[in-house]
Amino acid sequence: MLQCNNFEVIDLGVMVPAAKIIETARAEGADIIGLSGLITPSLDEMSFLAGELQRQGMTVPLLIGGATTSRVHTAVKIDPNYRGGPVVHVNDASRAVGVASSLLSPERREAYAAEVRADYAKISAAHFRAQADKKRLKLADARANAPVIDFAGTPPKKPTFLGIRSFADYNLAELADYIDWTPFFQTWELTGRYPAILDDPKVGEVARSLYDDARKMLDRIVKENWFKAQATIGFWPANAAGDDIVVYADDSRKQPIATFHTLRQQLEKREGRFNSALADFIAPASSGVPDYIGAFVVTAGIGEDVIADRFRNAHDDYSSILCKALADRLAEAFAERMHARVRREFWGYAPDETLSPDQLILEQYQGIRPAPGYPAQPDHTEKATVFALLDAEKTAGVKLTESYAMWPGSSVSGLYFSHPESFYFGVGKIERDQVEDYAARKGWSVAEAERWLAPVLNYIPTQDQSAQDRHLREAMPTLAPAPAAPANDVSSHPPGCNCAVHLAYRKKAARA
Ligand code: B12
Repeated sequence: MLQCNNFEVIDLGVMVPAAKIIETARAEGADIIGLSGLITPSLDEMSFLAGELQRQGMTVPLLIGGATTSRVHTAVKIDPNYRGGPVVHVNDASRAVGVASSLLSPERREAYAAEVRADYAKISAAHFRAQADKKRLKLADARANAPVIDFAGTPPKKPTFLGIRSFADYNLAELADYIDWTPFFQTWELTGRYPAILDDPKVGEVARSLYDDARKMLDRIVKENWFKAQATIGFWPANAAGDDIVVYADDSRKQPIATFHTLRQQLEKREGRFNSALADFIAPASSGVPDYIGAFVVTAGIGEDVIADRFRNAHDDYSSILCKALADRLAEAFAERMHARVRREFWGYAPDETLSPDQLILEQYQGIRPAPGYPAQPDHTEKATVFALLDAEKTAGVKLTESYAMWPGSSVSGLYFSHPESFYFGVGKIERDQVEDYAARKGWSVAEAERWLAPVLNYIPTQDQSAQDRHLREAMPTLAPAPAAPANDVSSHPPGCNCAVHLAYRKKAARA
């Protein structure tokens, strides 16, 4: 979008360290830095980069976009870290041109930046206020309201093999039939369900032309083997232990080899509704029922960047984006296809299943395949356990980065649960008691747990409260008399502190 409007864009690619972004911005004399984030750990990277810009005394404007970003996150976590330059969240690429033009205009820049900052101060204050209002169940009470499954009455089936199995060079033609096209159109900002979107009075014509191009490229991808698709799946004996799932080396269940940690819904539920955690779908050790769990990593992206770069170097950005979008669709199709084969053949708990690709998209199958990072398990770090069990780097050629993104980008990983009563759900926001409990189970400090679980916390961690107080002090100097340090320094105050300094700031935040 920016390029089409005569901005020169230097694209550093994906998973680029903050140091390289800053170094390139300096070397090239960039007027603006733009960051895009797909999964929540990248949000943390963005906050870190903002802090680095501040530390290095830079003033270059920072634009934030991508699937998991939001105005609230930008206001609460990124903007306070970078006081030197304006930070602007752009949730729609078509807005980027207007925003960039305002930020680069000598006449408009100051006023625009001040307006955005004031707006973020308000959003941030409202967010902190709202957080304090919403109460959740105590973890013990949520656990007491867990779904109860009769595992003895519906004993889990043993998979046809235990351990791992890899699939190299999987047939792309087979995967093409399992593509869910609806998200493909979303990538191009075209809203509507496939195939109805093709006849939509507003976007139908564009959608048809895009779909036509995509089908042609897909044919070439399949015929000429542009990408390599690989997968590794595995099954192990497992039993639940509280909200954790213990994975055993073999059926003797004597040697634990890994633990999956799960999070429980804490929202108060209506009568007859449960507070679920993924561990509820595996038989507890105390039931004496032998159960199993599966895990998978699939990729359709081996070679995707080479082809996409080839188009880009030929200045054909359209084909470059098209090709990446198709690699993503193939990865998702691969996850779907592999799950179907798991149910019918490899685990074999639904051998007679005859669902069409469309029914699969509607998730009308038995069992679930939740992925770390999805709403049922918002903790991305659980991917490390999946990768270790599957030896995925070696067996599937997929790497896990420090911030738990997968490389190649067109990859999906997750767990398999077989029980007919397992279902997809969202953990939602959780309270400090669960974070403390989870931290202890993971062997983390509470601060570490708060960092990884930041998007689902239903309270303000101490470190954020301190940053918020500093932020408000700066954003509203006339309202907030600067407290004399160190007596009024709130950074070491306990969570939920109600001292005079905190109360004064909260009151001002409420007024704002
Ligand atoms: C496509 C997709 C994928 C693809 C592609 C991934 C890739 N290589 O990019 C595949 C299928 C491979 C995939 C995999 C995964 N995904 Co995914 N995926 C999506 C999906 C459906 C769409 C994202 C997308 O591309 N949208 C289209 C683009 C164009 O929109 P956009 O990113 O919002 O960007 C727009 C604006 O934000 C703006 N913008 C974006 N960047 C920038 C930058 C600047 C500077 C500016 C100005 C503007 C701007 O412009 C764009 C156009 O308007 C989302 C759900 C959703 N509906 O958002 C989940 C989603 C992002 N995925 C998710 C997850 C968890 C994963 C996995 C971790 C799952 C797993 N365990 O395997 C993996 C991770 C993959 C990896 N490599 O690490 C979660 C993330 C949740 C979270 N809290 O972290 C989401 C939100 C799904 C969900 N509901 O839970 N995913």
